[in-house]
Amino acid sequence: MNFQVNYDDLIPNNVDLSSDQRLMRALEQWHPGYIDWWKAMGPDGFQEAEVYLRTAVSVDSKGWARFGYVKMPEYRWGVLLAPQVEGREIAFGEHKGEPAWQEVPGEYRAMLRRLIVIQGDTEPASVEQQRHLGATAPSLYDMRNLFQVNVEEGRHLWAMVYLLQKYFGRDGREEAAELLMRRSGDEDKPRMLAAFNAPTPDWLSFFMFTFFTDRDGKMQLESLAQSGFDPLSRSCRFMLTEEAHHMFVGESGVSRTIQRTCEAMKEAGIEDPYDVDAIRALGVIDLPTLQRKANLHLSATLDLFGSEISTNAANAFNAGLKGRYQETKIDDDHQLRDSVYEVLKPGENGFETEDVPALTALNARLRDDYVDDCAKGVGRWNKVIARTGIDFEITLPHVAFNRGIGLFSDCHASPAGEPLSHAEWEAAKSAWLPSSGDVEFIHSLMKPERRPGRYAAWIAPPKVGIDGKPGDFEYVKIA
Ligand code: BYC
Ligand code: FE
Ligand code: FE
Repeated sequence: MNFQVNYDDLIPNNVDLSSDQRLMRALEQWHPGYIDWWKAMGPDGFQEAEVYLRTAVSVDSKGWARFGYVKMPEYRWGVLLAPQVEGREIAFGEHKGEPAWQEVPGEYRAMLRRLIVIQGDTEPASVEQQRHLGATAPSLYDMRNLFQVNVEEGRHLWAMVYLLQKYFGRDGREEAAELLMRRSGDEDKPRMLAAFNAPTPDWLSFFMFTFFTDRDGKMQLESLAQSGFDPLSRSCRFMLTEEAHHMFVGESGVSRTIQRTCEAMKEAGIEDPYDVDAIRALGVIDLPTLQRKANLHLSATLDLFGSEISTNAANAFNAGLKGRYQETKIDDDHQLRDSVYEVLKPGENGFETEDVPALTALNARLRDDYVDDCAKGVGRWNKVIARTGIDFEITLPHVAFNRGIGLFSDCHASPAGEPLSHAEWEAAKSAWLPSSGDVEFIHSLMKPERRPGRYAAWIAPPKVGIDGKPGDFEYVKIA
């Protein structure tokens, strides 16, 4: 029998897939490799489980997703672009005011391809990093959210692969193949950006990752959504609708962890958040450990913004390929010919601000916008603590703290932003970053809870279910 996949049916799409034979052939060649990758590198041990997932089926803002039980390898990864805006113009850079490009501008082909490949590389990387977490899920609700994030990161890979295959010919097909060959943490063929090669060993790490690192995803996608290359802009705009859920998973996951800790402290009559042994004996994660995890994840994610001062970023902006966060809402010339941006740098007397040409400071600016966005979420965590009456605040560490890339990579700083000598840093850093003892303790709590409606003892239940489902809903039917 000649088994022919009908891609137009298999792949929910609004890009008229079936009318482009060359693209169809490229996708047909790539798709089996993707499924092999998913089975080998996707959620370990749950490929046969029936998971209550949302599938993006259209780009209608009211009804873009459909919920239902799916086995993950049968998930319908769609190719969906936000609707084309009639008469859209390039909003920034040298080509400001020209019509947005529907084809790749030849002079910027390499730069554009690099941006798409880097974006694409992070998506499967995160799936690989999270592949062992299903085994220790604190509830079926959380397990379902993990898998939802995973299949959507898979779809984000498809979104970038679609662009590569449709618009970049043979090099695009080669890049698409390589996206399935690199592996997170692999010595020989690692993923492209550092934070995507670190393990995500436990659920607190997963929640911190989706809060901090998926939020880099949001900021980068927002910047690429401004792109003058219209298909990239439209892809990223639709990806952002899914991204909101990823950050919800992170923010609410940490928030529920905090809530459970504070409740357990109250029940046991413990007021002092630094009474760590007594708090850990309750089977919950002490707040100072949560702070150290936040310190680690924020600093690792800040490195993803690249060097604060970057000619790559300036070139991508000038070319009209990558804009600023909320570019069209900013009140300036959108070309940045004469403007400056204040950048914090290591100087003679500690950290000092300096006015830098705004064009070269775009990574610094996006990082600053990102930190502001993180601070809002952290503020909501602190409200949860404050409501219980416990005296503790989670703070974001200073941007110079624990950095590996950019202006601060050669110096040391405390979370409060005091410059430190190498010796001072070495002596103090274990108080600020998770210790092996912290990691082991968190690991010891990672016992799976698979009864519908029940939650592991270290995390509070969510306020509401997914898709309005009741508390004891069986989000995952494990085969
Ligand atoms: N690790 O001028 P520079 C997401 C390299 S997350 C390793 O400083 P540039 C997601 C850089 O490649 C969003 N290498 O920086 C989240 C360059 O190398 P070459 C992902 C690094 O280029 C969770 C050199 O250093 N999307 O979606 O201005 C789950 C000098 O570069 C790193 C994007 O990032 C690093 N951290 O900015 C799932 C958007 N940083 O070319 C998904 C696309 C820099 O000289 N990418 N280098 O050999 C970009 O816009 C930019 O490439 C970057 C770097 C912001 C990443
Ligand atoms: Fe993504
Ligand atoms: Fe994401």
